[in-house]
Amino acid sequence: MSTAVEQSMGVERVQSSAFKGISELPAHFVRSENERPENSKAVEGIKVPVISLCQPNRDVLVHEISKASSSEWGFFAITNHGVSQSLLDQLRYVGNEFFKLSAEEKEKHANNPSSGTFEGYGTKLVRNNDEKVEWQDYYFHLMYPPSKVNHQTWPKHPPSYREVTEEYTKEGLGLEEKSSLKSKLGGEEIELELKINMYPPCPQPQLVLGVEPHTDMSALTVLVPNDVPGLQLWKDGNWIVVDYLPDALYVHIGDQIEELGEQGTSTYVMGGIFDAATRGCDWTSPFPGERSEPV
Ligand SMILES: O=C(O)CCC(=O)C(=O)O
Repeated sequence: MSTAVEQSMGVERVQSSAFKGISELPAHFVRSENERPENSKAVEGIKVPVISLCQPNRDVLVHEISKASSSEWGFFAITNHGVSQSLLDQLRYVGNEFFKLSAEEKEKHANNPSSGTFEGYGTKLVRNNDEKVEWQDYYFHLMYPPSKVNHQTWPKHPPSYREVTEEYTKEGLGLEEKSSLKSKLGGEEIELELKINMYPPCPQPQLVLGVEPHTDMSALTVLVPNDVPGLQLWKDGNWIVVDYLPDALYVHIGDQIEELGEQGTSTYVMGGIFDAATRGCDWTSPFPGERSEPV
């Protein structure tokens, strides 16, 4: 049963469905035969490029990044990125704490995309042609630039949410004044969003998708994963499982950069659900800012 708040919003959160103790999923989550993870087994054992940003030779580093950013991959993991483990742990902590709140508390932050309010707590109501719903709830808000950030739309709990998220924006994603990432992606025009995807445990993970196959409309997206494998990447005609590397961040080249490449092909990813018992949150930060020159 959905809560009164959910009923008044006309939406049942996936977290509520998950915790009802159901053993069989409602039909709106169950994918058509050809979309189901049980029928489109992703290939395991293919490693996405892993790039250490500590590489002392800058030319080698630039070469590795441009090769991994090309249409061959369009996706890579970065290690030794300078974002401390402690900051990433705090980011994971504050996000998870929000999703542990009661339904009533979370609904106080609900967004309302149908009336143009995209920031806040939400569940994807835009259904595809088959009218299927993704197995995830999310929190979405703008992180940058400060002039466009409305902290009223950020979680109020835990109290450290704002401080940790601002620290991640500044230190982690390198948006301090002289950042080359910032200047290459549009300088003061850059916008940065944060989406926390919460994937609740699922009674029939073989039948659902956490995030449908998609490309990102951004210039690039930085993903902070949780330790449950779920992310898949379309490569050479197959979905491949992206391995979890404890200290890595993942970079997904978005449409804005991909379309400048020779072949202009976009890299597709999706979030599958493999684990019936545990699933956590992933944090994606797309940079949809305008891109002015090669990164
Ligand atoms: O959470 C994931 O593993 C993927 C998320 C993603 O691709 C998205 O939200 O656009």
